[in-house]
Amino acid sequence: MSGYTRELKELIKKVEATRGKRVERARKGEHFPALTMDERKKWLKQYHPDYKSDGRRAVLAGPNKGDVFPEEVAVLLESESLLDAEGLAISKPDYETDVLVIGGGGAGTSAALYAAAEGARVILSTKLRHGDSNTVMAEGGIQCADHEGDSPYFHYLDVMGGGHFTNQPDLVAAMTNDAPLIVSWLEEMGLMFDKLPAGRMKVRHGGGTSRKRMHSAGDMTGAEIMRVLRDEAQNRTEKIKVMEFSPAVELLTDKSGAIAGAILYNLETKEYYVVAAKSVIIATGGFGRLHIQGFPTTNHYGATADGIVMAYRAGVRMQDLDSTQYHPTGVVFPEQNVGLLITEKVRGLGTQLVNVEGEEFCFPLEPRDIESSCIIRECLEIGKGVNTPTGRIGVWLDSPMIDLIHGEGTIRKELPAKYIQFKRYNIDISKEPMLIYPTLHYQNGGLSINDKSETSVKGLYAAGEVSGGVHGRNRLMGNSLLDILVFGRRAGQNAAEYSKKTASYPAPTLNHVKAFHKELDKAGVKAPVKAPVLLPDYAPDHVKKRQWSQE
Ligand code: MEZ
Repeated sequence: MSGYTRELKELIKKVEATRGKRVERARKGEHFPALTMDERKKWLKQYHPDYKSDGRRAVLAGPNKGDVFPEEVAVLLESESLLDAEGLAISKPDYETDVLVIGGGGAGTSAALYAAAEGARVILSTKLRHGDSNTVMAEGGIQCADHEGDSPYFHYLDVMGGGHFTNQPDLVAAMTNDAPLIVSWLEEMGLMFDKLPAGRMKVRHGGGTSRKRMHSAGDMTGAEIMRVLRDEAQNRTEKIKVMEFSPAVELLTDKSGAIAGAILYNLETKEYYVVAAKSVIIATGGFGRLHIQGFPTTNHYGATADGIVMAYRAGVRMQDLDSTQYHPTGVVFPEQNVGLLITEKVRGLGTQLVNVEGEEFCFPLEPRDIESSCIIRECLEIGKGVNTPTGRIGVWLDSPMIDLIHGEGTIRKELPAKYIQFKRYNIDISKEPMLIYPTLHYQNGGLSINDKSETSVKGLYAAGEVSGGVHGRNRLMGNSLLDILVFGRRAGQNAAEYSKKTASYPAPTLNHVKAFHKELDKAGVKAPVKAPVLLPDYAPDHVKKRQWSQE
């Protein structure tokens, strides 16, 4: 028995009616025409949520004063500390370390490994468990130009084109040139890449790629990367101390404004810890749990922009932080899975998007911002979306095409996690299509860095989704898993190097926080919220009324 309702099953018949012809065309390599450059611009402007002026405003204080951000981000940039910066005396530190890494996902863990390899003593603090991060949520693959007919040069051009040439070129060059080194490092650590029978890596297309360069581990590539990184860190306890459930809540600076460490907060015991560090790497990931413009998200529970908040107060400018990635294919049915990612690999394997009439309406491998705009247009303007029983809207992702094109059993082999995820609700995605709509997936911008992963604050580095510039205003699939490791490595190595040159621990202060609070006051920011928020607040009002006051 199918998990779809009677009404949805009736609509699926329209998809089935056109499938045979569509598969035939796909087998011949024919596809729905891609949009022209002019159409792309028009579609983005009219349908992409980033281009709406509602729900956005200029911030009044800090390094990006006057720049426009989504309201949810602006509020956090103008927030005040959780700490009483005036009253808190920073006494003897509880811990001292060469390098403090804040964030336990792929970027933070690779940074810790590379810093330790340079001889540094490392503390890695993580808000939840080691590995709870957007890294494990990334499914479809990691890009690397390592096959004949491809090169980092073509990879570079694709990344720049995907980002509408708004990317920071030195960062793109770093990422695309380092990719082969990173993939070979992962393989040495035992990552189980998908391979052809003769042992070569399997590679596929992603949206906006001119060559097949997506390397995968089924549809759990991020989880597999995190597995080997975490194992490796656990094998180095003499150099890397991992502190779980201990998010950083504020950076510490010395009297010159250079980095001096951070204050951690133990979520279980509610204690604060002062960590004196010669250098600090921020790798706290993205902001999906801010639910910008009310979108559901693919992000993990802790994705609340903490690193952005702390670094902004310390004086780091944000780049492209007003730009948000909506992944084209988030689940809209069943309701329990709303917002969850359906990997782009599904489209890389030949699946098409079809509307309520069973008609194709866009090229399935447009860059993500374009693809999302096409789906939003089809549903909200053309009126050919599919309504779900809970009042959502979406289009079909015709997954049964995969087995018809590549042979029976391909879905179960290439997409085991998706298969199980839907099977739980009695939907067999090798026989029935999936209902999807764009979902908030990625923070395109963040802390401004250079190709050494340095920020403008001496001794402070950043890597991964928390940083900006690599992807410009739109990221292509598989470049996030690459970015976290390329810049994690660079941050780790450079922070270790910096620490070696720093003879003693700088005396830690909260001077930058006090100065920022004064600036907020002067700018007339009324009743700023307290941040980092650490965890999203999903309690409805009637529940909030019954909660203990935090004041
Ligand atoms: O890079 C990503 O965001 C990714 C691999 C996601 C996916 O579609 O699988």
